[in-house]
Amino acid sequence: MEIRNIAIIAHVDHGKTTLTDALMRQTGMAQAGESMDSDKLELERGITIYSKNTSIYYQGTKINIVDTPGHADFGSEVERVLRSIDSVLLVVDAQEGPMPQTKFVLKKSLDLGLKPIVVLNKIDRPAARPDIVQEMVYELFLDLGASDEQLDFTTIYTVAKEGLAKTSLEQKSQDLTPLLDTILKEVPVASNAAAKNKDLRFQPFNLAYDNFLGRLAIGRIYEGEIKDTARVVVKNIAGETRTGKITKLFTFAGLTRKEVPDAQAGDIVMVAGLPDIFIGETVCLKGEQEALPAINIDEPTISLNLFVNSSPFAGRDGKYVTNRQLKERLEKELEVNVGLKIDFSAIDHYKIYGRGEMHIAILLENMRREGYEMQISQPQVIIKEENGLKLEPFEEVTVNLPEEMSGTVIQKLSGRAGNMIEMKQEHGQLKNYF
Ligand SMILES: Nc1nc2c(ncn2[C@@H]2O[C@H](COP(=O)(O)OP(=O)(O)OP(=O)(O)O)[C@@H](O)[C@H]2O)c(=O)[nH]1
Ligand SMILES: [Mg+2]
Repeated sequence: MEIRNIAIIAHVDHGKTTLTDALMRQTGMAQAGESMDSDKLELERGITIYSKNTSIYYQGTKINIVDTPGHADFGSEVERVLRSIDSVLLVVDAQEGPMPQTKFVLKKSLDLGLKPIVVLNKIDRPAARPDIVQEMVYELFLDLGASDEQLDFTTIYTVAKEGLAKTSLEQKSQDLTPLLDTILKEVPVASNAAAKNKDLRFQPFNLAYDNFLGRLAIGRIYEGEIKDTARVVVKNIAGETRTGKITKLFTFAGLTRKEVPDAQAGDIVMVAGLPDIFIGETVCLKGEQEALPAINIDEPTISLNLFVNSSPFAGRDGKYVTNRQLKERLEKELEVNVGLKIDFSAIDHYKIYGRGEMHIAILLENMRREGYEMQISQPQVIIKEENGLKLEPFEEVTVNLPEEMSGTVIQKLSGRAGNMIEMKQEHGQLKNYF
């Protein structure tokens, strides 16, 4: 069966998950009310925290979809995914227009040579302005140095909430068929006969954990075939090799995973049996095969210390309060939380390094709910030294505002070490970049 691999990317809240859910429903892979956002914290906060895979079938073709998080703290997760797919649906809110994270994920996609399909979503909103937003998206492509081929992108207009898609604003539509047809037309076929006949090369871009199976690797089969009991060679980023044996193999189907005996080049699968597998390594059949290009993982930007609770209220809240219990839990987290680093070397605390406040807050909140009790220090920005220069992570802020407010905003941000880098007049609004 032919396979297409896509990721859905966008700024936070522009409708990626709603669109993925609707695609699953309309292809019979999910029931009404079922969602890709299934984690408790995801449901409560209404945001996606972990990128997730699903597969749908349309006209005899399998479409593997990765739904990604839009929050900037999880941006590195998106980057890893982009390496392993062939095209993206760039979802843009037809009222808000492109936002900072739209720019970030689009830049990454263009740099990788992907040709995006632009999805202008929420055209039902009363203040939606799809024509203007379409132009803004085009300008953004230009600003980011898109090639002529990338600039020739297709635009689809959607109301993800109602499961509607159109190729033009005037078109009448009942469902997402126009989007599905566009995916089949625009996204390159994932593999060819030549790649299928080679020896296996598989590269994970995500990790998962199962209490029975242990660590699971989710990735793309670039060449050859995987069998559920195959003996394999794993090549790490440093070029070292080790051997392993696959014990189980899964493909995705809607919200569930399906055990299969084998899978072929082009597909995105999950494998069990390799307990020390890591993102970006290459799983191959023979030692002499070349490793695939590594996948970079972004460096942490903030850190905080985690202590055993020694306050007068110690032990009132949690079930798990000892050093050893905290350590075990943190070690378990490292199995799947790729952007996270933890330094266990200090005697009285563990130092946690994360991609942002939200990234660490999610971990702490999960631990608290599981019954862990701990004390934490204030987060510190990580300052890195390179060639004698101090490097500090920074954030980019974009403020859309009426002209007369500009002075006040500039003053407030300058007070917080904000540097204005650009000011643009756009559709009657002033756009300031810091
Ligand atoms: N009016 C309108 N609202 C929509 C539409 N699509 C999605 N929404 C709403 O937009 C909000 C965010 O949708 P999500 O699908 O969770 O957005 P997301 O892009 O997955 O967000 P993150 O994963 O957190 O980045 C929800 O409240 C949706 O109901 C649409 O077509 N029209
Ligand atoms: Mg989402």
